[in-house]
Amino acid sequence: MKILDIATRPFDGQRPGTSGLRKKVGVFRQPHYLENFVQSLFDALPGLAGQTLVLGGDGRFHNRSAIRTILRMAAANGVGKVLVGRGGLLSTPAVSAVIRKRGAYGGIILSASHNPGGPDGDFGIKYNIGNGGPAPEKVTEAIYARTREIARYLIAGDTPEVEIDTLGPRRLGDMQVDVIDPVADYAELMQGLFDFGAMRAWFAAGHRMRCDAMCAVGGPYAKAILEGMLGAPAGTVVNGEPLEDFGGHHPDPNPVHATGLIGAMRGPGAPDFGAASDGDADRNMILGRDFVVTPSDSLAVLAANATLVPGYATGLAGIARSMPTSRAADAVAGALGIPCFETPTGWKFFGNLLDAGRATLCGEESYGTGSAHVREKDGLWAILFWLNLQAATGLSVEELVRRHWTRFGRHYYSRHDWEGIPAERAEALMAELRGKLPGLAGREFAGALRIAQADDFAYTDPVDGSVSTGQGVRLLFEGGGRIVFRLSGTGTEGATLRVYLERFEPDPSRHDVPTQDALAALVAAAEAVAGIRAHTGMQGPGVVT
Ligand code: VG1
Ligand code: CO
Repeated sequence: MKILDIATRPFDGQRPGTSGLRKKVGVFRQPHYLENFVQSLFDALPGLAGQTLVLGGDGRFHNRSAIRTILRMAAANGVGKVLVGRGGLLSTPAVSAVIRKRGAYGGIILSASHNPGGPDGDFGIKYNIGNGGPAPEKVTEAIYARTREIARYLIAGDTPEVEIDTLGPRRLGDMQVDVIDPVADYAELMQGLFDFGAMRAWFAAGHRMRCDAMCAVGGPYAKAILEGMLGAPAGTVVNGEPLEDFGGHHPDPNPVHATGLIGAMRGPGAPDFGAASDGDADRNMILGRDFVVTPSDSLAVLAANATLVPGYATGLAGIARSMPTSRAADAVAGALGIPCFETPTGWKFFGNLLDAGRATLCGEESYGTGSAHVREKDGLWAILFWLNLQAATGLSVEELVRRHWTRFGRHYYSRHDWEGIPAERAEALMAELRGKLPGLAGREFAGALRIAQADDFAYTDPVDGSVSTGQGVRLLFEGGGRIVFRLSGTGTEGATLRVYLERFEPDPSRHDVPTQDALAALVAAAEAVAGIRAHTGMQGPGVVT
C-alpha cells in the first residue's frame, strides 16, 4: 500500500458544535476540507494504530464519497480494522450499539442529523469514543486544536475502491474492512430490552401504527423491527427508504416538519400510535390519535412507567435531562426517590452519568430520549418503549399522558426558534441579556410574573469535575415558570435563538388549555426582557415546537 503524504493548510471554523462538525455540503467538498478534519481527529486519538473503528452515516448526499476518503485515510494512519455499515449506512444509536458490543476503539458518524441534505443541504461528521457516546469536550477541543495547525495528512494512494454493499471482510492495504449488517446488532439489543411478545400481540389484536422515517436512515431499522420482528402490517413504516436528499424534506420530527404524520394522526380513522425519527434516527416524536406528546413529557412518562418494560424492571438509578428540558422528569424522580441531573444541551454531557451508573434514562426537549443501553439518544428505542407501554397497560398514548398529568401535574412547554439571525445580532442580544442578569431578580414583566432568580447556566460534571459555563440564560419565575435563552450550536447559516418556555400547572381542571395560551404571559415576558423583535428585526419565531 502506498501512503501519500499530502501538504495542506488549516481551514477556519472546524470546531465541532453541539453534535460534531456541520457545514454546507459545498464546504465539505472543498479539496482537503474533510481530510483536514479527519487527520486532526486521528492525530488527537492516542494509540489509534491497530485499533478498530466503526464507520457509517445517515445516507445523505456525500455519505459514500466521505466513507471512501475516510477508509483510505484510516488505512494510511495504521487503523487495524474498520466496521462499515452496508451501503455506508448506520444510524447514530446503531453506531453506539456496535462500538459497545464489539469493543471498538471508537466510531465516526457521517450525519448532520435533522438538518436538510442534498447537494445544497448540510453534511456533518462526529466522533464517538469507546463507551459509544459523543466525544466529550476535551476530545473535541483537542481535535479543533489540531485543525488549527495541521500541515499534512496521510491517505492510501494506490488502492482500488473498497466495495461496501455486500457483507463480509475485505482488505484495503494493511487494513481490514468488515461490512456489517447495519440493523442486526441494534435489533438484538432492542430484543433484550422490550417485551416483543406483548408488542406482537398488540399488533395482532388489530392495533395500528404509523412510523414516519422521513426518508432517512431510521427506515431500515423500523421496517426490520416493526414490520419484520413484531408483525406490524406492511406499510406501517412510511418514508422508509433512505434518500440522499430526504425527499427534499427537513428530516426533523417536530410538528413543523412532520406535518404529514400530524395530519395522518387526526380523526377517527387515524392509527392508534404515530411516531417519527430524524435524519440519523436518534430523535423521536410520539403521537397518539389527535394527540401530540411533548418530548419533555415523554421522558417523564417513560421514567414513571419504566418498570413495566423488561429492560428496566428493576427500576432506575437516576434520570438526567438537559437544562432547557422541562422539569416534568424532576417530579417523577422526586416521587421515585432517585436523583435527577440537569446537564447542558447535547448528549455528550450524559455519558459520564451513564458510565458511572448514576442515571438510567436521559432526555432532551429537542425530541431526544435514551437510556444506558447505548450512549446516544435513540429514536426507535423511544418508539418501542411507548409501544411496550401501550401493550403492557392497554392504555392509549393520550390516556398514558393524561393519567401522568393528573398524578404529577402538567408542565406546559414550548420552544420558539428564531432562525437565520445575522450572527452579530444574535450575539448582541445574548450579550445584552447577560449584562442585565444581575438586576433581574425581583423584577416583574408582563403583568403578574416576578423573577425569582436569573443566571447563566454552568455545569460541573459530578463524575469528573469538568466545568462548562455559558450554557444558557435562565429566568426562573415565582410560581415555577421558566424561560431559557440560548443560541443553537448545530446550525450552518446565521444564528438560531432558542427560547424555551415552561409553566407548571398542578390543577387537573386546567390541563386542557392550548399550550401557547398557557404560556402567553411568559412569551410576553421573554420579549420584554430580551427585545427579540428589536434585535432581530423579525416578527415572530419560525419554528414553534
Ligand atoms: C440541538 C438540540 C440539542 C441536541 C442537538 C443534537 O442542538 O437543541 O438538544 O442535542 O441539536 O441533536 P442546538 O445546539 O442546535 O440547540 V441531533 O439529532 O442534531 O444529533
Ligand atoms: Co439526530
